[in-house]
Amino acid sequence: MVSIIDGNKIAQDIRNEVRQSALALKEQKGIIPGLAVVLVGEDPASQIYVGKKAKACADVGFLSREYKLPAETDEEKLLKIIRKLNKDKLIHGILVQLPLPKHISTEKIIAAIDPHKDVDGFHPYNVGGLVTGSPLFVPCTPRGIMELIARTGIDLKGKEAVVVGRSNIVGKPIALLLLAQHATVTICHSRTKDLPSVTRRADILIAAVGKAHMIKADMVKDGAIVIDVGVNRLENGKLAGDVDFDEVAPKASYITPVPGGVGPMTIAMLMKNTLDAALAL
Ligand code: L34
Repeated sequence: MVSIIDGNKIAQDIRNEVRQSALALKEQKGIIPGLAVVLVGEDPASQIYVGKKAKACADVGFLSREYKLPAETDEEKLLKIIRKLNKDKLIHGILVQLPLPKHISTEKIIAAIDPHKDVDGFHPYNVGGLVTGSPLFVPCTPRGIMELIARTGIDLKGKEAVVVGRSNIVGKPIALLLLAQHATVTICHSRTKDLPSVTRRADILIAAVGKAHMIKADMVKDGAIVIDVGVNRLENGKLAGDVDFDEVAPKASYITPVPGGVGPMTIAMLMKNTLDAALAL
């Protein structure tokens, strides 16, 4: 029988733990963790995610500040805000919601964030740390996925892990984290030849492509753990994962739903990273 991993429940458990630790930090050192979230433009999905981040901060007792800037904001203006936040003693974490408008260099903006406040783990310093095994921060979505896998109780050592998707936010970092846990890792992408033959090898299959329902039953090994990172909005307004859940679930040992799987874990891990940033002081 397949187990459906309840990301909402696990995320709430983690947020409860973070709330406790934040309370202790306030009582012992008088420090309240602070997160600044910067959103440029009006992308509807980004607005939903940013709203959830602010709400989560309130839930765990953090200070949160939102910077909502018009789509035409120029790079220099954004850099100025980041430099100010780097120096702001009340702010421990800085997050610039992606994607940014095309006229702004994402690379330049991320590089401007103080690596000690880089709670997304996107700064080259932290990416390098992830490669060699000791980053200050691990990106939120991959960190959330590792937490979900850990809670299945499955030891990754020697297992075949297949990641579909090679983004900087999910595909590449999750591959490195699985590797650090001694899995044999394969990364697939749009140019991979005969994708089903590769994904069928997976004991752990991570789908992070952004294409609704692309992972079908014939691409999944019996008893696999299937983690669905996709958040695709369909024309009818509903959310769909990258995995065809109805087809794939009967074959899997564990599977994450969309919504209610990886998404809420991203937010919970952002709270954890921000707490870690404040604890590091
Ligand atoms: N800088 N940009 C930066 N950091 C991030 O970590 C993100 N990401 C991704 C997009 N851009 C980013 C997010 O926050 C994706 N992402 C994210 C966050 C939350 C959820 C999904 C993606 C989420 O809460 N998903 C819910 C459904 C939400 C809905 O109704 O739309 C879920 O249950 O999956």
